[in-house]
Amino acid sequence: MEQQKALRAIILTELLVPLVLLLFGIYHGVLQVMYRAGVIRAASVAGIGYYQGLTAHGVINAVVLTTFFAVALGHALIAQELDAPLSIWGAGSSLALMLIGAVMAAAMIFVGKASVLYTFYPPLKASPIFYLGLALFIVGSWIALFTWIPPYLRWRKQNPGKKTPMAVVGIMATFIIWQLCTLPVAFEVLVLLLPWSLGWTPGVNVVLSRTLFWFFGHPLVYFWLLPTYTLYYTMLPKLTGGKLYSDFAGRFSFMVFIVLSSPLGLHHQFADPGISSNWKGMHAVLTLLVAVPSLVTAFTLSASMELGARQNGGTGLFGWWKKLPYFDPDRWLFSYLFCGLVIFIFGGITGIINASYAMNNVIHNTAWLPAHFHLTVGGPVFLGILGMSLFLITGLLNRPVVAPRLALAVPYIWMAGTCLFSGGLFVGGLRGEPRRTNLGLTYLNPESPSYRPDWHATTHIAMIGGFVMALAVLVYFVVLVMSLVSSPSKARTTAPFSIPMSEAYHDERVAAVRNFTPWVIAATLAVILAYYPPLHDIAKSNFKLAPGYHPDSPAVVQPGE
Ligand code: HAS
Repeated sequence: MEQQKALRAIILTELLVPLVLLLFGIYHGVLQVMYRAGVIRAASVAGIGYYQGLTAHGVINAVVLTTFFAVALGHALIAQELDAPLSIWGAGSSLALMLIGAVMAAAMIFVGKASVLYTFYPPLKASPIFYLGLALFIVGSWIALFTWIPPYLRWRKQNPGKKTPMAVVGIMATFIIWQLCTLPVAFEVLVLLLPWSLGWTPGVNVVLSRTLFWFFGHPLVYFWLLPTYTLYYTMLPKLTGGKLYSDFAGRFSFMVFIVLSSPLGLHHQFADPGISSNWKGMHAVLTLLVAVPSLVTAFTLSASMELGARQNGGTGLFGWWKKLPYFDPDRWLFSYLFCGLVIFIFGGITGIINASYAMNNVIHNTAWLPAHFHLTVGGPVFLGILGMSLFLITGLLNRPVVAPRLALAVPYIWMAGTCLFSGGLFVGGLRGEPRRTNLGLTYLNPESPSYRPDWHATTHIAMIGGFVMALAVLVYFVVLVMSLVSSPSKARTTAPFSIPMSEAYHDERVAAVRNFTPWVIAATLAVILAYYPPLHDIAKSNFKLAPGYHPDSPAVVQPGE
């Protein structure tokens, strides 16, 4: 990476562009909590409508930021760990397509022609430019993986019998999942939505589109999560001063994610008509199974942190917790990874509740859902992205992290914010507060006949949580900007920048987890078994095609609108 100046520029662009966009994403997050609490009682603010802002919030934070980060981290890890130059043509064209796609999609959201939320569910209809932008963005991210395959295969050939570095396993697993799950959504976008949006087809099969979306949508959450898991398995043990407790556990978890991430998307559609409850039940069981690699991860990381803490003098059954570097400014990155883990305990537990078919009836489409996902994608994933972006940006530009104490405060402030935010939404969800609803116009408006004063406390607690979360991001940007404008670090002018990697305490040699091929074959079979029957049923059912709608109007969208 040191020799490849062009790659460094590509990685920095992939990290900085979405971070700038994040400011818009967070601004719309703040507006969301104010709409929900009834502090804003309007359909729009500064000319941007409620659903338009919600779409910008979801697309920027959950799609653009996460994908750019995964690609940037992949470039950095593959180049470093395989000690190989990457094709600049490949990495550059990947970046160009992703940028063009993101600009096209964002432009349509900001001119109000794509208020379809991050799930772009039909019959909500967007401009064809939005769908085309999404397609280009995805193709750009595919090219990144294709850029890594040749150096990976070369490395395997030159190092027979050697284990592939853990970071490479983690990032390749992430993109294998991405490759598998983006095929159905590419079909949905290119074959169903784009022709419909162009007016070439009279309507859209909503059940088929939603099923194809969730075929993609659930593995998408593991595509978000696994880059952070890669950091947990490779950097976290080192940051605690110890070693990774079990090398096998890491490889096993990544391989199991490849197989189990995709064949379970129907758990997002338990309440949807048109799909047999048999297939929904089967997907519910598979969803509970995919929690296993996360539980393995919880055990392995706890054991790894214990090793580090004992190395630092920690003793006793629980006394060693005191020896972790929670507030060590030299190891500020630890706090981002650790707070993410703590938050994920609650994100995971609530995920298991969601997956339990019967209990899902209570929480589906309520405020409980955003509470869950702000403890998953908004917890370990977001903090992993913030922490590692700061680490990579300052490292690649040879800048010191200015105010490291402030930097390490960010995840703690964020964690306090998410506790309040998600706490309010969880309780509110159980009391029936809907998600994706401008409550300020109705339930939280005392002048409305549907006013619900009993939702006042929960929505206000969530709003305070939202403000605290925004404060954390502002502090982060202060540190980032101060670091960017500081003078280059003298200490590192001679030593090249590298990402620290942990050694393994138990370095097991298990052949079954050393090759992706059998796991990819198993993943393909699992997907066929889980999706062929429901898709076959949907195809046979001949559902009536739906016309398009805008989110805030019951009138059918007319051609050219
Ligand atoms: Fe989820 C809906 C089920 C994980 C994201 N999920 C969503 C949505 C999003 C999302 C965005 O079954 C909303 C989609 C929409 O817009 O409609 N989810 C699960 C399950 C898991 C899960 C079973 N979700 C995630 C992750 C996400 C994410 C990860 C993003 C990154 N989710 C669902 C279901 C729905 C759903 C249903 C649909 C509901 C509906 O009705 O619409 C599992 O993978 C979770 C397993 C995780 C664990 C936790 C392990 C804990 C660890 C931390 C250890 C801590 C340590 C620190 C070591 C079992 C690894 C110790 C320190 C101390 C101080 C003690």
